[in-house]
Amino acid sequence: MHLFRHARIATMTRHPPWGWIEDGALLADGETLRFVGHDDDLPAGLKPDRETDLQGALVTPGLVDCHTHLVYGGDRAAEFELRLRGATYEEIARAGGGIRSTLAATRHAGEDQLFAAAARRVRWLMAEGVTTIEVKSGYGLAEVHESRCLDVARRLGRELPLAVRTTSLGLHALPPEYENAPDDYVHAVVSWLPRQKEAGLVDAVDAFCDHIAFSPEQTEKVFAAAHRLALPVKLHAEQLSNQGGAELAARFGALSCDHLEHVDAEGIAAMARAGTVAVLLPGAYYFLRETRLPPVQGLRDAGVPIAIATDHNPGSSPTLSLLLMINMACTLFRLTPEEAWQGVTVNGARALGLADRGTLEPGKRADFAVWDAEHPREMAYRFGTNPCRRTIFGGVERPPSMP
Ligand code: DI6
Ligand code: FE
Repeated sequence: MHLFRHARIATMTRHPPWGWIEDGALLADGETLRFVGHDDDLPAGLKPDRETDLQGALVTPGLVDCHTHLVYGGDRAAEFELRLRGATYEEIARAGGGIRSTLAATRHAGEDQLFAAAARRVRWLMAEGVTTIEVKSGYGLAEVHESRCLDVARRLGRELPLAVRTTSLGLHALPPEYENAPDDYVHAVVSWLPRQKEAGLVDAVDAFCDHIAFSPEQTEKVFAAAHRLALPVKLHAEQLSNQGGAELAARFGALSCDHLEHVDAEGIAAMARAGTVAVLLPGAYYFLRETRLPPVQGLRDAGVPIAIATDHNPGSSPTLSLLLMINMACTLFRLTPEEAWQGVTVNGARALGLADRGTLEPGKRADFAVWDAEHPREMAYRFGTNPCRRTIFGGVERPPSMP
């Protein structure tokens, strides 16, 4: 057992605000917390194997990044530069750019190359206290390539000290082989799912439902297949237009609907009834210079839990800073600092169907971060700085990690 004493703890439980404990202690028994509370209330006669004095440092739950696409080949920095020199999206696409270039680079990359690139990205997240991430496929778009990417994501969780949940996102874009046959592609994706599940590669199923991607009818086919396999679903919903995706996802009891700039009152009500989490992605909103804000007040009024994530991907959100997303959730989306923090802790965990993390309480995982700050609201206020000093994952201190 490892006892950590003299911390200021934001447990992120609901009461009091921030779940605040002024002179707090945490007792980790293996991977699990046995005690979290005031130092004065520590059970008498404890004989921990180790004791660490945190000297008044701030402790929060380990951060959860519940929406990333971080396994892919290449990047799109040159394309970004071309766009700023005036090239249009169509010109870039005709020159082989855009999502197709990431698809080609991903298919050409060796497995170790994909792993090394993804591991470097993960280390940036880890350096900010992230202890759980979700990784979507969606840049392979053929069975063998999608499985390879999911396998690389699983390997990240085996070889690095953090937890990885994987999501199958076959319906991300139409691959060139199916140029004029989208329904055949949907059929193919449906046929891969049982094998992906059998191979232990997938925790959830996602789709990109929008006018530039897949229709609600196509999405429903893949959701029905997921349902038959007892796999939970998530959805890229109402990012660029309102397709009724949130209602569709809620009908399938979705864990989350993500983006949601264009969601309407019916979509919000359906999510509230289904207990679906709204995952807001300020990085994509910012990078695409969107102007339509997600209806934060409507989500609040309906009691829909709000999570915040990086959406890390090479096309629309190349950030690897979840702390910056906390700041942007406040500055751009007007979340309160406490809401933004709930978004990267307890509600991020909930968007992944994980009830064992996201708050610091007895029985939860001993995943927490130690900060050079007085209060977590400072990380909502400051941007472009990283005050994370130490991270404990499953009761074990992680080595400091820089990429
Ligand atoms: N929504 C997006 O904005 C990205 N994917 C998605 O589902 C775009 C991905 C890319 O351009 O590579
Ligand atoms: Fe995404």
